[in-house]
Amino acid sequence: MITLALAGKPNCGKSTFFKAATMANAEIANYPFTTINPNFGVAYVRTPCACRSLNLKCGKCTEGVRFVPVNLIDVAGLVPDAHKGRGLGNQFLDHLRQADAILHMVDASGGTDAEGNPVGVGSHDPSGDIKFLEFEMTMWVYGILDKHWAKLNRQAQVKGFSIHQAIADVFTGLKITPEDIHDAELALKLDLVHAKMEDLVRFCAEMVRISKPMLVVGNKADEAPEALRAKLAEQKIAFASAASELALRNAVTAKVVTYLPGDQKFTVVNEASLSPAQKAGLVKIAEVMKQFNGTGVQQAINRAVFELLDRIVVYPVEDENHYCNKQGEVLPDAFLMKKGSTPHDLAYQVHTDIGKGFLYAIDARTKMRIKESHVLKDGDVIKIVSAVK
Ligand SMILES: Nc1nc2c(ncn2[C@@H]2O[C@H](COP(=O)(O)OP(=O)(O)O)[C@@H](O)[C@H]2O)c(=O)[nH]1
Ligand SMILES: [Mg+2]
Repeated sequence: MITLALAGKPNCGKSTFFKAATMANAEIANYPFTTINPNFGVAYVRTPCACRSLNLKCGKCTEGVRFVPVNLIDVAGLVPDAHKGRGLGNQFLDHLRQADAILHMVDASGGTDAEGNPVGVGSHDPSGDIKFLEFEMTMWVYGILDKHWAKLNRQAQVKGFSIHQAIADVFTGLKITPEDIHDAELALKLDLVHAKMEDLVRFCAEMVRISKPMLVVGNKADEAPEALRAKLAEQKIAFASAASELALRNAVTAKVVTYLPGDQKFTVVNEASLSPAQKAGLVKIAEVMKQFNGTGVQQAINRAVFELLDRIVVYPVEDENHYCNKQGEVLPDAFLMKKGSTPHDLAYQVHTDIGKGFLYAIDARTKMRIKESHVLKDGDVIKIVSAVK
């Protein structure tokens, strides 16, 4: 399963975002809600369910909206010099290591200083905070590389030694391949074996960029002064109001409104039951949603998965005529596959043995046999025929 991490300074709203995104919404409760520990939870990517285009009914979506689980980590608050172990430094880095992509939260309201202490709204310019996470991560990677560098350099004297493989081995946790490392070396026009410190730091920044794609989320957009927002918008960041999303999900649980995460608006179910304060709160949320086309929480998760991680949604089925599994459940699973994946890759995702025994696949929409090398598209419904049952 894909893992996203919420990172950023203290007090920018990570835990609020986490709580909202991982809250078992009554309407998406088809999925078991699993909290591994308070900082690890399951959030969902929103996608149109394939059942609609097939004119089917499936028990896995809500009115054609499907939520596909991803792991979400609320990373310990990060302060400058975390790479030197300041604050909860090592804990934060260990969490980040597990992530496929990072949602970097900044306080778009300008209400927290560089260290994450609350200050008055508008008194800190958050644009500077964006660079800081990349810097901390780069210096963390550099610290690890530096520890191994003398040894790697000695080994590099031996014939047939691959510095790319050796560096990839040092960073196995980061899922960086020797090819990634070779690409980074070329892109930066470096000669790794003879690189100086500054060059190695640049190289580490590139490795971070490759292995941990990052989406900056300007949270507290509801309180963001126009000038700060405009400046952040130039950097093409996503905006969000995690507090609005959390309030809405609570209102859904209380059956006060109907709303699906990622909707651009909500509907009040029971106006009469609302207190004046609740009414005013909902009016404010409605204004924020109008300005940002929703609360931005679901949108940020979707962008991380579909844009940063380049995923498509593919539905494996066992019965291509009824689009179901052996138990008769229609479109029982949705997989977030990397763009460019083939039916053979899908087979491996379903089960290693199914992958090993892969014979061919059938496109359930056309009932045509498709080749092992066929590139899957978003919304594909695929039956895999494998020698292993
Ligand atoms: N106005 C506003 N306040 C928020 C929002 N999200 C979080 N907060 C507030 O910011 C403070 C810090 O939030 P928290 O989630 O604990 O931040 P963390 O330290 O990054 O985990 C709390 O008082 C939240 O209520 C938001 O979207 N809008
Ligand atoms: Mg927190």
